[in-house]
Amino acid sequence: MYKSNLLASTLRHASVGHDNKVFATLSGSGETLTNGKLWDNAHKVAGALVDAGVVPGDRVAAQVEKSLPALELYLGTILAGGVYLPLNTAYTARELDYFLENAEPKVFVCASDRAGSLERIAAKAGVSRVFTLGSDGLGSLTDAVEAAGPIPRAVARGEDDLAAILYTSGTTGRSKGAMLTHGNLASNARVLTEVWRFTDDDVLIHALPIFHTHGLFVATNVALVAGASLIYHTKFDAAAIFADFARATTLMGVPTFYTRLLDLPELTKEAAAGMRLFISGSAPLLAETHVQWQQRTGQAILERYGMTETCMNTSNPYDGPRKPGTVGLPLPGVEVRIVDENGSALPDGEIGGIEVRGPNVFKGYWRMPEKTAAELREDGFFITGDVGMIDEDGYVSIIGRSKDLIISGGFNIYPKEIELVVDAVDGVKESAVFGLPHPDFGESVAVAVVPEDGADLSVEDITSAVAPQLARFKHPRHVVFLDALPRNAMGKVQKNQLRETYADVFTK
Ligand code: MLC
Ligand code: AMP
Repeated sequence: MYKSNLLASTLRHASVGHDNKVFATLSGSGETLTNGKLWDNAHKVAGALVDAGVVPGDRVAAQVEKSLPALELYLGTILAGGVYLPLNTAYTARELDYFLENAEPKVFVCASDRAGSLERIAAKAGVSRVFTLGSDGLGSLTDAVEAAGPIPRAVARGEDDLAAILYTSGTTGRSKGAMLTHGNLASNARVLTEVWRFTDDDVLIHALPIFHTHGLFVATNVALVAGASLIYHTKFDAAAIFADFARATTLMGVPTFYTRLLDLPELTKEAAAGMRLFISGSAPLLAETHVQWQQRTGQAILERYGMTETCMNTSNPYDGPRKPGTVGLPLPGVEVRIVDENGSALPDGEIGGIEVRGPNVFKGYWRMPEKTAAELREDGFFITGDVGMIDEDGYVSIIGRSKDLIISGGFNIYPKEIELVVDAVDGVKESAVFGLPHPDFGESVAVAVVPEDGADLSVEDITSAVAPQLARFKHPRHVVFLDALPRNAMGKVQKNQLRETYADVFTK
């Protein structure tokens, strides 16, 4: 019996018969990639991966700069039946070491300038093949593609089979690999395409990184499912994105995109008139930004809410009111409930933990059954760690987080991971990392450090110790030295107190 590859066929369907249509135009150079070429190239990449030994379920890890070939690598992995594991380009060798050891990928694809230094780490983790993306360097994927030839047909994969693992940091400082299935990604992309009314007439400005849910599974997958086109920016540049408003129809971004675009005096109703939809997510959009955007462009930003573990959960409606400060209604097929500390459902209007269930919810954490059991209830509801309420119209608002998480410019940062590094610095007794309001990134990282008795520590001692170990976006941007951390009677560090004391460090 012929079985298809669920995700690949979902992403390919709308473009069959439209092979000459441009799928992506590279901002700046104007280079284009047609639908036909994208899928031909993806089949070739799949051929090279199969040739390298990838069998269904094998992980293909990638730490590659945003480019068109990087999209082909993603699709090629799916066609080959592999499990795509994208990694933030900012991760240091130390961080990569953990991901490769934990995920044990068969293949690791990296930038040619890092291949030398990463090969040893990959070998230690048992990776069979290291490729570089592009034609330069030893072990280039392009050469392997030439040698192998395309696979004739996508490897069969069904609803419950893994399509991707995305790492997300955890409260303990150890990242967890969220296992996403073909069914999760395909169903979410189809639902979003429908509720946001994407069609093959759409031109989406794609300026997000493609190693996270937002840029890869929301922006890219939705454009593919709809048969739409992308204007593909390899880096965020407000002026370049604004210039594209004249030829695009939609934009997806984190709130920082919108606050930076608002800084452009030329942002007017006329300039945005050709755009039909502005979508924001990954971090809270201030109601103030929503209102300002509407005043300047005449259009209401549509805010939605998602997570690595669940893809998208809720969205403000396309036609109905887009309520500022809310993340909208549960998506079709997705259930959202608010619970008390015992996990019992609360009535509308009451504040509690947000839990979600549906075809979008992941399968669990890679090789962490205890973590999976702790966050995924037996009845299928996932405990998001977000705190919120549902109003009388069914709109969800996120009011806070029970998890100790900082979201900086849409990137998640768990304090524990930074505290472990700071605590290991010579002369540090203990530390507490906390998030503070930041005008550009929404939140940014601060650290309170308690030196050991007699230790003479400088800010530079802390920042230079952190720099080689953690990705740049996790680095504390404010360091204070204290004699002791504020604690409650139970001995728990009072981060709220630290957040209040230093609230205006980044905004004054
Ligand atoms: C860059 N830097 C950051 C940062 N981004 N620091 C903290 N937080 C960030 N988010 C660092 C750079 O390394 C640089 O360091 C300095 O800040 C200035 O960089 P920049 O050139 O101004 O940054 P830029 O490249 O413009 O990037 C900012 C950004 C980017 C907001 C465009 O961070 C971004 O694309 N964020 C989107 C993240 C995202 O896709 N999240 C989705 C997760 S999925 P130096 O060395 O110069 O000091 C998810 C689920 C869901 O959450 O619901 O979607
Ligand atoms: P991540 O782990 O990177 O997938 O980030 C998921 C988290 O981002 C969620 O649990 C929320 O805390 C937050 N988030 C995503 N979208 C929104 C939004 N629209 N408003 C507020 N927080 C959001």
